[in-house]
Amino acid sequence: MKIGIVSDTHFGYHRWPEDAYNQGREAILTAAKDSDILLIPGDIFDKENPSINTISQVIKILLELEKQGWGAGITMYDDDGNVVKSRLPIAVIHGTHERVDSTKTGPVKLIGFTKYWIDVHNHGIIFEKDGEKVRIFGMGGVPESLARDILNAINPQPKNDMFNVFVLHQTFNEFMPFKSDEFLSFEDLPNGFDLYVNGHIHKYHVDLNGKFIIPGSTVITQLKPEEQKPKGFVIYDTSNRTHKFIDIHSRPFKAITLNFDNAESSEIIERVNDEVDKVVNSFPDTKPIIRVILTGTLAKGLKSSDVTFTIRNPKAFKIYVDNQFEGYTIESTLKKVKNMRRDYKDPKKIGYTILSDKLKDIKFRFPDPERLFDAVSESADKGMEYVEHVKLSQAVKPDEDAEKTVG
Ligand SMILES: [Mn+2]
Repeated sequence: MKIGIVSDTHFGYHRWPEDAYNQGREAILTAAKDSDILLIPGDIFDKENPSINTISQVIKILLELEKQGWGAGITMYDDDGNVVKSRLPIAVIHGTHERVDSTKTGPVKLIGFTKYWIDVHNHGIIFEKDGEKVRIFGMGGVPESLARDILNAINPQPKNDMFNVFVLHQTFNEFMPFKSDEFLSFEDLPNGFDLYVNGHIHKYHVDLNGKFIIPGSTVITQLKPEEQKPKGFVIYDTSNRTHKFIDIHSRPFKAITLNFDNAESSEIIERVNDEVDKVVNSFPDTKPIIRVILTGTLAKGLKSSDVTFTIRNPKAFKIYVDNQFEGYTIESTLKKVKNMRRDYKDPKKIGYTILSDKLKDIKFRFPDPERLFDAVSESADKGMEYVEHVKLSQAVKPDEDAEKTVG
């Protein structure tokens, strides 16, 4: 049997709802054409209470499939062998975006009431075609800190004499830059399934020798550099246990990093505009989304908030300029601290490293930077006291000293 897997369509996505619709629709309809059943591992909708318009978009796509007679040869059963009525052979789970507490109805459950798809959260559904059985068992998206407990409570088990799929919507330690007990790891996956499918992560990824598949999203949302590859969906073939990734016509996204050295505002604006022109010209048929990441240093006295942009090129769909210049902004300092926390556990070491970096910029040499740090840590007054003491002992003003070094 062939399983079309389309994930994270995010219908109703607020930044570009038309892209979410066009790309999600193309993925679902094209995937259905080449497969017997469909599997959607969550974040079908962008939120738990989408507008009627957004819900209608999805229902219309499902109506289109029903009109084509797609999926007519498939019979569906529950684990007790009872026939389950569904207009279409589609298994879904809710993602983190559509999650509501169990007393409420989210959009995934709502469409389940119409029998256009089957929510497989916490139970298995068997899809049968010409005697071949594929069983899909799911766990909808839950907060990461609860994932392991809920997974253990659900305790998914494969069944004999059929192809077993387990579908979920979580983060995995294997994809994170640093490990956390909160996240699931591959070793937490229930044993004995033939295929594991995960939503949530927006980049296509295959692991465990083709047994663990993440199709990625069909729409750009996070603007991460790794989202630049075309979006698409997966067709899994149970007969030879292989799959293909099929591209859809997704809006191009380019992330460019530009590095500057003591740059003046005009230089930055010129270069950003040149790069935007280049990207736009490389896509004559469609307007791209562009993210420009600015790094490096600004000319002395210039703050990153002083650099403001007018982008000349009208043919870009959306442009985001991400100002990551080194500077004294709170945002950049917080970012730095966050990155450093990965490498050092000791807050004092982090603070000292930041201070030493800053001291390099001012060209005034402290004989004992660690002492300065200790003084500043105690209080601002103690810090100033130490600065005055060093100034006196060196008998020159810091600025004069800087002039000398430069001259
Ligand atoms: Mn998502």
